[in-house]
Amino acid sequence: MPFDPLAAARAFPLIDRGENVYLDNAATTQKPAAVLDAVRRYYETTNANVHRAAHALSDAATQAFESARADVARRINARTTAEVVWTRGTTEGINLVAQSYGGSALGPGDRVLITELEHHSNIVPWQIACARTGATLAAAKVTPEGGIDLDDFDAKLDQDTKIVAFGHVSNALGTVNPVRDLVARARAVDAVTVVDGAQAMAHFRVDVQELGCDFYAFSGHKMYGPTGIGVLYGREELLEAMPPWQAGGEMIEEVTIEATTYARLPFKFEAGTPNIAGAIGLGAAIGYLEGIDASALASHEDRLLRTATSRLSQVEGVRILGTAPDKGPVLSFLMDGGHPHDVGTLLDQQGIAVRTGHHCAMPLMQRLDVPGTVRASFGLYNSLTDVERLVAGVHKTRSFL
Ligand code: 7TS
Repeated sequence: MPFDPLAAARAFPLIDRGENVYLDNAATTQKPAAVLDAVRRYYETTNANVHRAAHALSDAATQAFESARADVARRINARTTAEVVWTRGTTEGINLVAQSYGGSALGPGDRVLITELEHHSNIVPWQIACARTGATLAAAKVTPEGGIDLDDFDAKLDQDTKIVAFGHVSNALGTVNPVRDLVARARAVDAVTVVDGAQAMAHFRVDVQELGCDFYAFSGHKMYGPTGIGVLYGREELLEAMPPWQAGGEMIEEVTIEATTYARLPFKFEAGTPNIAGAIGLGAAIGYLEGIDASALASHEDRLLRTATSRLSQVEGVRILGTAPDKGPVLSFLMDGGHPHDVGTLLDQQGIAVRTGHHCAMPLMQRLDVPGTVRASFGLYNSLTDVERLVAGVHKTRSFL
């Protein structure tokens, strides 16, 4: 059965109000009632701190919290819940790996390889880790279509490369990278792989064992879950060997003034009271996504992307950036005679919400030699009517410019 975006839209209170066309899903997605209800129900019926108290409420909170972790493990096909570390989001997950794994594994002469496609959160943590350890940072070039230049990737992937970090789906151009292939190349030089999955989780099934990566980071809020919660998946043997990064309660086993032993995984990496409601909300978002036929959803979103791409490329003066064959539902473009910010403002005045600017990918913008782009990014509740409104909005904007 084809996916029905209008039925889906009714499950999202903010979308259902129908005032605007929301095309900024790569920044954050809206939340279905199932997620909002789960968060509210948790606070109304189950709120207590987890993993500590002797009372029934705390047991119930702990159970709900850990059951959400099991939902994540199942969704990404982690081997055990020990491999699922709660974070604030993708950014925190990558920082955790850069500081803990990078801090201990890197040294002078070592190399970290990233790509020019990355979001700043997959660049800056590596710059800092390299500066602290004496390692160097290299970035594989992008092709004119917006893919990773594999020849350049191979040329920069040498025996000194200890960590290779890249995105699954580009937030700025939508490019879907060949993760399995990149992982295999990295493995051939014994480098550890870190995948930024922020833009993948809402659109297709991710199986970390099939991808073969060592780490995979993502954010709840980009997959219909709450803000402030995310996940770092890590292979157990790597996480086991890594030093803790933040320290305090929850992450310890025994503390004396002289020394501390650390909690078992995944708690070793979860200092302090976690975002319990956020984790439960993310569990509910996964439940919501599991109720949707993944291939019907993928063809729906692909249809939105293809229709928007072909309709907008017919508008005079519109230039589309990012033409890789495999793309997520992200469409970046420029309009002759209009700075992206002005185009964004004119679209907003017509009730169409897009993002403009560098999309936290300034090196990519420099490589493409553009000041930024206008970006429409689709979610499951968007319909072809939304695409038509975008196209009409672009036509009207053109007449203003
Ligand atoms: N990596 C990618 C590929 C992203 O798209 C983003 C957020 C992040 C990392 C960081 O995620 P966070 O949840 O930790 O903030 N991207 C965007 C965007 O495209 N517009 O706003 C945020």
